[in-house]
Amino acid sequence: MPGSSPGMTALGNGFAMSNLQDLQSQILADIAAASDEAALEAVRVGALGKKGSVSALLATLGKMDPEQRKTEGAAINLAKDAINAALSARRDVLKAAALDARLAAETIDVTLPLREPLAEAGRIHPLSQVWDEVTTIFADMGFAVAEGPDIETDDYNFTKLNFPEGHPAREMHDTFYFNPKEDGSRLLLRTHTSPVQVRTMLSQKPPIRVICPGRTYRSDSDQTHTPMFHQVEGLVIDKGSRLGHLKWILHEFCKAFFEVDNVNMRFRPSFFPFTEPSLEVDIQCRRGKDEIRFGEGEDWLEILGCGMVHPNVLTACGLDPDVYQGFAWGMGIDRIAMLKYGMSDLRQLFEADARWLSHYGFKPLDVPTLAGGLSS
Ligand code: 2NL
Repeated sequence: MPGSSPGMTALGNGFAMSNLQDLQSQILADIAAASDEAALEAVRVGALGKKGSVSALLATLGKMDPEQRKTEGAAINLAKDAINAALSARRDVLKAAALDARLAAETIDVTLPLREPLAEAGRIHPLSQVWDEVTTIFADMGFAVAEGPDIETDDYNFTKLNFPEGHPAREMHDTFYFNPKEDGSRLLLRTHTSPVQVRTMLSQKPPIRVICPGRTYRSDSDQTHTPMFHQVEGLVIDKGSRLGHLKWILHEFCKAFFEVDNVNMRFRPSFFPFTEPSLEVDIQCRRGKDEIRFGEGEDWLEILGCGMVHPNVLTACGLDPDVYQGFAWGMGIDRIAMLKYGMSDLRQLFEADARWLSHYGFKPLDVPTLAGGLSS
């Protein structure tokens, strides 16, 4: 018959039954060879799609006589069913394989340590943390923060603070002096932050409420002393300022700083050239083997010095002691940081040891606030 290949069983429409079987085997082989779902879909479209090879055969049925249409239609539909069944089986296999591959590729080891988010990497040094805690507490009480230079004159560091020339207290400060200038005067590294308060009194009118945190220097080095250390001093000057105000402020500070509802405080008489009377303040605590608790216990721990500003200091700073009175206090930031966060050696604070910092440091987003908790 014209148009049909040799060896075919000729049917009325020129279509060969063996051709259908060949086509079916070819499609089934293509299905078996499809290596992923996209390839399988291409085989399906090539066979059963609108222009597919099997669909083309179905389209020929219309031109057949009814008898022929019956047999050939049934044969084609059988082939179509077989192809559909093979497609569906192969799709299941490929789907399962794709899932297995994805599960294998996306495996996570849940025992690995969490990687820290970038925003939380690094640590805030305990001194910076305590500095922020202290300024937050006093800012809440209405204090301004004042800063001044680390290099000072003898006048601001000593003379205006009622240290007379040749007074032994000058020697007690183990001062770092610069070489003398031609006029014989010597600059120095401030031994306390008091010169910042002197500058404040000279430049502002009372009422004054400031705290002065900063670096200070003394030539001293052992387990409890470093040549550079940090202090925060406070100063209040007004017409009616008195010791009771100072005690209330310090009590409020200690409760907030040590994060307890109450602390017992002890005020002992002491001596500083720049205050009269002068007092040293202890807080009650319990010292255990590895910890210290505030607000309970029978031990006392010294945390700061304070007093009423000496009239000579007020006069030297341009204030009339018959009109104004003031009180002041000073404490070591390094020392209270060690107390609060349980460090044993002051020198560790300055060793820049990354392991030490990752243990004692604070997360950068844990900014101290009175409402949110200072050190939570
Ligand atoms: C301490 C004691 C203190 C002051 C600092 C001060 C400043 C001026 C006038 C009067 Cl301008 N006083 N500061 C007062 C008493 C004590 O520090 O042991 N600090 C670590």
